[in-house]
Amino acid sequence: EGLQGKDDKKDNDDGFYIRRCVELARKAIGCTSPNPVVGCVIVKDGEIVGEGFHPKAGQPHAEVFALRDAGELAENATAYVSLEPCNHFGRTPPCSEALIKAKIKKVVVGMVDPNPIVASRGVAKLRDAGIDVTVGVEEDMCKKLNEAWIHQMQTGNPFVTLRYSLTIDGGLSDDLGEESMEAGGYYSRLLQEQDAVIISSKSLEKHPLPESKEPKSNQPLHIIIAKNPSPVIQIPKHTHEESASKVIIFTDQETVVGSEQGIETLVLDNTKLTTILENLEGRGLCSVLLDLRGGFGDFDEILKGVEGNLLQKLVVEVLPVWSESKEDTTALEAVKISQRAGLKNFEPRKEGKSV
Ligand code: AOF
Ligand code: ZN
Repeated sequence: EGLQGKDDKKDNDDGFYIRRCVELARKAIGCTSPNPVVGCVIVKDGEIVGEGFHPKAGQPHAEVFALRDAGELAENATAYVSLEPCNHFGRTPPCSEALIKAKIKKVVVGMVDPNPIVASRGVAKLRDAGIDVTVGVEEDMCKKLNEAWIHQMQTGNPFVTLRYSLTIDGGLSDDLGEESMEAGGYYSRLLQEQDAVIISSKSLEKHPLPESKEPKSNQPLHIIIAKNPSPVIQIPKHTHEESASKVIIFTDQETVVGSEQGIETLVLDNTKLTTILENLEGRGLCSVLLDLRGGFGDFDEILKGVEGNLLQKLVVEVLPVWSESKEDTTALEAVKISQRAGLKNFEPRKEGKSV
């Protein structure tokens, strides 16, 4: 009955169930780092009998929640997972074994796990146990879902995104569209996905600490670049006290006074992106946002020093306003740098009221 839409293809469309896995996984965006977001669905006779997602590092994986949800109905059922089931004892025991124990008959996997300690061993283990395994369904969607985590796993570097706003006439703007910052707005969602956000100390003279307004999210670590700083940088209060992040100040002078608690000050020879990333090693950061709000000045060295593939993504918001200052060349500079860094992942945004 009804039209033959996507929803009617349940019985034979593996993609339908993997897309549901992705939808479930998205519920935990901003909560799982340094782990990926993963969703799992258990299907029997064309019906979903169990669903789950990985909520947080240290907590059980998606498969475990879905199997619990399915209970005895998992026997002879098909398990769909957006990421290959793991086969290692990490913070939690292997999902491959949990699926075998639950007598799952078939497993459909969105993508292979790039984590070297998993890397197809989960699939091999399932096949050894006589389970039919399909790999690579809606693979692009699954990869996009965890692009930062995958990049970090494969390169050892965090996934770095550059963001700035432009005016209609191509000037660099210090503003953000109002809707951008609200829950559901692109800026709020962008921050939700970040482990750390790098801002200029100048932006704090006018703007609050960038915090995601999404209802469920960790707040990013705040990294403040202070070049030739005034003696004291006033750090605005976090509005989300319960999830307040740490603050690190990177400076090339020893004049910064971090008077408040929880503020770490590191004096660096330079603030090139490589130097900054080296000094962030060991903090388990999968994603870092370079936010040009507050001006180009402190970012000059960061962006000039960009080499190789250190920048992965560029997000540009175009505001429906004209430039106020004559600093338009800085925007051109930023665009040039973005191009030089070979940014293929260009996501233009147009927010605010139309003109
Ligand atoms: C899965 N299902 O839901 C997730 C997986 O320290 P652990 O035990 O949490 O293991 C983390 C690693 O397990 C992580 O780096 C990734 O390779 C995999 N994550 N695997 O089967 C899940 N979150
Ligand atoms: Zn697992």
